[in-house]
Amino acid sequence: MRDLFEAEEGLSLPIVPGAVLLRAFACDRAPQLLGDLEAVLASSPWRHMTTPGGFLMSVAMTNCGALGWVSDRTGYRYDRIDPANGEPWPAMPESFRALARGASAAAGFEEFEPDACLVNRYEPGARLSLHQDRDERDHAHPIVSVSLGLPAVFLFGGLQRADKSKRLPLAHGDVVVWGGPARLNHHGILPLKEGEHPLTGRCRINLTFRKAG
Ligand code: MD6
Ligand code: FE
Repeated sequence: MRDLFEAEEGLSLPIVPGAVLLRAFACDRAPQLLGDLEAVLASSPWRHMTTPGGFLMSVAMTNCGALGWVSDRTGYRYDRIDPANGEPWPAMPESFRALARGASAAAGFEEFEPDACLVNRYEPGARLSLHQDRDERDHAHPIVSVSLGLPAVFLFGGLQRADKSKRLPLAHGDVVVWGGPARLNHHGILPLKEGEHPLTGRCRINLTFRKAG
């Protein structure tokens, strides 16, 4: 077993069994992705959702695809309707779907069919505390997570919340594919540092693709 190898698309680094970092995988496609994101935002703009505990999240979010992830006072769920406008979420751009499928295949998960893309925007100071992704119906499917813009530190823990976390720096264009034995590991994002990126300005944008339904 090598722990470092050249995949067809670039450098591929195992994080833990089931989770792999495809360094710079999305760099070439980033301008197209960010352009297509503008069309999504025209229908479903950024919003800060409320946690079930009543706190406003520091990360701004939106969704595209058939299902969107929603948090409010009643809990977390996937919903076909954007609660901000009562309409279905915008369709997933073809550039998004192609990237998610290419990355999952490069990581060894064939035929990934994402039906949900949660889009996160971090401004300096925004963070995401340790959590598990468990609102999807079938945890057999992987998650593909794309980092754009400012860098961030990804915290990667274990199955128990108290397990020790690894710290993984994520840069513009990095893609994490995550499934199998790592699917329910805890993870989070440390408070974003101040900075300016030529493509996104003063923020980091994260696209997370799932098969939720
Ligand atoms: C983020 N990501 O990178 C937050 N979840 O901004 C996540 O919460 C995440 O990157 C599941 C799988 C991959 C992820
Ligand atoms: Fe997550």
